[in-house]
Amino acid sequence: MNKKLKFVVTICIIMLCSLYLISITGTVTAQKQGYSVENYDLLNSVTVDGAWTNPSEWTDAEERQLDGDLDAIFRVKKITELRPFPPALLHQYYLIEFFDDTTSDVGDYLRICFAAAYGAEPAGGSSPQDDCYRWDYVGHGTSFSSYKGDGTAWAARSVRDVQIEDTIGTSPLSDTPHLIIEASIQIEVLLSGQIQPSGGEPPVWWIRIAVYDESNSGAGEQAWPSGSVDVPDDWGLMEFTNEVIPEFPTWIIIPLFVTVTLTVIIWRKRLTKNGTPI
Ligand SMILES: [Ca+2]
Ligand SMILES: [Ca+2]
Ligand SMILES: [Ca+2]
Repeated sequence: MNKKLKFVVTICIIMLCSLYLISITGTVTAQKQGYSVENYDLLNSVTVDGAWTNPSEWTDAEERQLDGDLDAIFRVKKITELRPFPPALLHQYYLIEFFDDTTSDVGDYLRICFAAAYGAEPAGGSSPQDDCYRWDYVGHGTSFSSYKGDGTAWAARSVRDVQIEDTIGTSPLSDTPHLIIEASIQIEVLLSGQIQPSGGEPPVWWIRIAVYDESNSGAGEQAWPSGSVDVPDDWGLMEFTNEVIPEFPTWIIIPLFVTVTLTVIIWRKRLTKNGTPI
């Protein structure tokens, strides 16, 4: 390999490493570093019944693995109503699949936390602020609680602005029966008390998704991100994206381009070496 080629290869490797780092760390504005998920507009509608209602119901949403030793993921997407700008936010939908929970226990739970602000970051800090919401779905629906932060702690509230259903069954993600949960949050109801700027700035959302399997109590809570439910600064960034999910991740384009360029350079070099200059 001559010096010029070595230089090109080195630059390409540096570019690939940088892209990899960007892809695993996500955006630097995430409240908890390294945790961000895109919330795309849905292509396929959702029926909240705790199961894949059809094979494409959840193919159009971004997925994240929950922290913890057990295998659990969530997907998220949203629907907005097309009306004069700004568009109204109607529903956020969540799919949670807990592959290692195969038992219906009274102590099983799903806990969703959500903070929202417009044109600014949520207040954040080390205790639940008044832009923080929390829903506890316990024992497969036998108990449900809803809370709002008051600046120092969680205060119970009676507003039913979330629908949650679950089943133990199979899905396109696993043939082994496991816990599948679907949830829908009525954002418009939830944020009706908040002042939305007339300029239509997109909201900034932080979330925390957690599940617990009583039959696997030793493994503790599985959460995205891990950290305290009471500390919004420990939650992850959910990016508001006013488009549907791309068919493949956009960050793949540059590595693909670099790989093709490199292949061409090496191929050219070999041909030149073999006495067939091109
Ligand atoms: Ca469904
Ligand atoms: Ca895990
Ligand atoms: Ca269980």
